[in-house]
Amino acid sequence: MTTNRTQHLIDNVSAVFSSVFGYVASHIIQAPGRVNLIGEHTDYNDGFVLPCAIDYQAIVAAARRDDNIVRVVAVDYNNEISEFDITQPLEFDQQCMWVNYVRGVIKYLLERGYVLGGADIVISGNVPQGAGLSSSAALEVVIGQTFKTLFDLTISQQEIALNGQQAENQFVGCNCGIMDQLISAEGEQNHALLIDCRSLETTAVAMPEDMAVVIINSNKKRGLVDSEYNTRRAQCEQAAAFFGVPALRDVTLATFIAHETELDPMVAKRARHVITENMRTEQAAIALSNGNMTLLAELMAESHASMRDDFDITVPEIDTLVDMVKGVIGDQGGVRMTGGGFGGCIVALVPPTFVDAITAEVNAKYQVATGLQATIYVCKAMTGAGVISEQNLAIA
Ligand code: GAF
Repeated sequence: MTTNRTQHLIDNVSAVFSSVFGYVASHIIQAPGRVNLIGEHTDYNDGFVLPCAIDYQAIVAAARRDDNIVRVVAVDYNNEISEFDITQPLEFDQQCMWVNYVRGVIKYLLERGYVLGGADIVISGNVPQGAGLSSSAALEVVIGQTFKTLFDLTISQQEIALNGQQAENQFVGCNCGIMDQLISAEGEQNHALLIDCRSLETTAVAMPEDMAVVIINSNKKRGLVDSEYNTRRAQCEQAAAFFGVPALRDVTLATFIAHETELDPMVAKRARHVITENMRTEQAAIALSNGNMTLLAELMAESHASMRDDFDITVPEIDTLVDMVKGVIGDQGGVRMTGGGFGGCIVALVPPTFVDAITAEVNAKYQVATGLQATIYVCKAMTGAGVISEQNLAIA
């Protein structure tokens, strides 16, 4: 199903493609952003996450070329165009930051041995940037999916995700885990995915039909995200090393409690968050599949408190939003911060009848409390990356 806002993006990339390149694109391809329901900062600890892909996406119009030249247009950057030859060394472009996601993905596809050629590509998207909803993962995955499609690559969705993560880690320089790329590549309509970030095994969990996914962007500019993120990673690795295990996934709560006081107090707090968050995430997947919203809401509340008190990744604007929504929904749904932290978004799972009341409350009080204006997105869990249409541009 194509929403109006997706159709708008499709029309736009198609029109820009024809006007810039002078012919009609052969393919329209999409990859979604994501919202994580629970399981934060657990992915790089080999743990569990429970995200769903959302109907905010990166969209590409593309066609294969007969040479080795890639021409890419970024609609959201004033139709800026970047051109390069994929047989030449693909280096980081200091002048044009957005194209590094494209270059990085192509570089590692080539290094993995895939045979590619040139392409004409127009990109646009409506995943809000810098809001913790994985706009960059959507971009990496849509580019991987585009080259898979144009050159008939026998690459799995999982490898498209891993390749995107490699581009983010080694080319762009952000040391993220695998959650964002994997859910963008493998998401399922009307389902969340419980992902085991060690085995990369996924289990689809149906989203209850009587619950809306409400995302509220605090619009708090996320500061120091990369450095704080990398510090958290290092603290988790320090804790795992103390316990003599490959990752915090391998430490039980009982073992942690027995040795907690031997750890540096800050490192102990970080470890406690990860160990308890892993437990909550597995329980939440069961609660969601049983439709036990009361338990799910409790787990989301505990997750938020743990991110605030132990992992120190919430900010006052985010805590304010969570409290505001909680005040409206009481025990009728769950709410917590979502994503990497230090600003960004909260997610609420609520009966749809609460959406108007939440919107009214946030509109009336958030700006007064923080000086910022929030943006509200009501989302559906959608399918992962894929081709929307080909050749004749008939919408699938
Ligand atoms: C960011 C990262 F990219 C993910 O890998 C994950 O660690 C998340 O923060 C926190 O759960 O989105």
